[in-house]
Amino acid sequence: MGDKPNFPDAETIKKTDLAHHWHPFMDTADLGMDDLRLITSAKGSHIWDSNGNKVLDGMAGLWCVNVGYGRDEISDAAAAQMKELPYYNTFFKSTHAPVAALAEKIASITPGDLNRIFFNTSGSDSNDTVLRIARTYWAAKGKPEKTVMITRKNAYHGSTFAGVALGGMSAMHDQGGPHIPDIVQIDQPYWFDEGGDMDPEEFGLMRARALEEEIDRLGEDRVAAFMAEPIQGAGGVIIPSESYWPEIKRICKERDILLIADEVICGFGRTGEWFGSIHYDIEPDMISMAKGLSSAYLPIGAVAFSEARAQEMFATAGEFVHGYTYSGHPACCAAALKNIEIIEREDLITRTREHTAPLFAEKLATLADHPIVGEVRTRGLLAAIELVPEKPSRKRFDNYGEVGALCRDISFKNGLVMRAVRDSMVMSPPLIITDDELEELVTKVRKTLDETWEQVS
Ligand code: PXG
Repeated sequence: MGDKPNFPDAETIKKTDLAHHWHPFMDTADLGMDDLRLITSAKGSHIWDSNGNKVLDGMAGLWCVNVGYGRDEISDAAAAQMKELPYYNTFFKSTHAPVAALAEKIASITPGDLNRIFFNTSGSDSNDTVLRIARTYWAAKGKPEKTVMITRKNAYHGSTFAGVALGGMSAMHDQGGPHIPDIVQIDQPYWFDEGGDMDPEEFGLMRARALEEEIDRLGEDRVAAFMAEPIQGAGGVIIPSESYWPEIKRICKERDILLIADEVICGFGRTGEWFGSIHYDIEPDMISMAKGLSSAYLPIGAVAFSEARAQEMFATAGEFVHGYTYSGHPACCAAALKNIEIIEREDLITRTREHTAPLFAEKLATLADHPIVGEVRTRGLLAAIELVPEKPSRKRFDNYGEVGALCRDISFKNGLVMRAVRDSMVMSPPLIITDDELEELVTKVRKTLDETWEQVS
């Protein structure tokens, strides 16, 4: 194998980084030497920093390293592909072996007839592709006025202009506008924060019916699609009640609109199925995916579209004038193929569904009686712990968001990566997390909650 790049010492790296590196989602003025963490290596479910700290990665990177770190097989597959054919495009009637094989593989694991696969390089540009397909599809069907995308408040669909407009993150909407028109958000099924005294199932139905109301308000002849994450991830691991998805599915089937699942987080085993759409029996017309597709070893995203609808579109739309230089990049496809092979060979979907997820749920449930915990919810290997000043009122801390940030920092100090979404602590560990590591995780969460509670009360 090739030589490792030769980098300077940690102190120098940090100084260089602070001088030149513009970090995503960060106030550059806030970043100093003391809080810049230099991650140096990773193996399995753990990462190491430049101070020698070993930290359990409760987030699998950014919800993506599903098969865990240090899988040489994936690196080797990508390296072998790079030696054979490092790059060729998939435009102009060209193809190559890894892209054809990966398209077939994805078609075989997606539900229904989602057998037509378009390749992208990330979740964000997958969702750009989603938007372009949805509108082009309706135009091809002779309904060019069906352009409106209905999505949800507090959804995360990425950081490109399409991602921002499709997403429902108000802070992102507030920056860099004007945004792409004809995209509207309905309320989310977030019972803990917004359900009040309603029964969670009734609340779920109400939030699903908001879609029907919005379609009525806009007129069905204007609406292209409803798009949502099966479980909102970056919004705070918002797990809808059981009533929600069946009602959404009914509405989309009765009305002439596409149902699109953003599976960038929920895909590739996260819920204990290949896709969250299978877990909730959503039967979408389109799925966007990234992250777990390659376990983030190399950047790649994809959109799977219904073959029947794709054929309708191809019949009249002519050339789909869309694509990226790196659509179906050979090395990224080779990495994704090896990643999927590992998931299959180690039976990680079944293991998650039948063993790891139930154990994760059982262990985290023991935290429910902690004084700072308002709710613990899990689904598959996704979890949220709501921090509140007094149970069982679901009232929030006055300095909403600050306690979450404090808890996150304490957690890292205790050797566990948890992510704070306002005052919800969220987790999404690698699918390969072991029983012992789950015990380590819950022990560290408890210690972190104790210390957070001590500091705020
Ligand atoms: N859709 C969903 C559901 C996502 O979670 C994207 C699209 C965009 O994917 P890319 O590959 O363009 O980032 C995402 C990404 C966080 C965090 O802090 C979450 C994401 C990305 C970065 C940070 O929770 N999700």
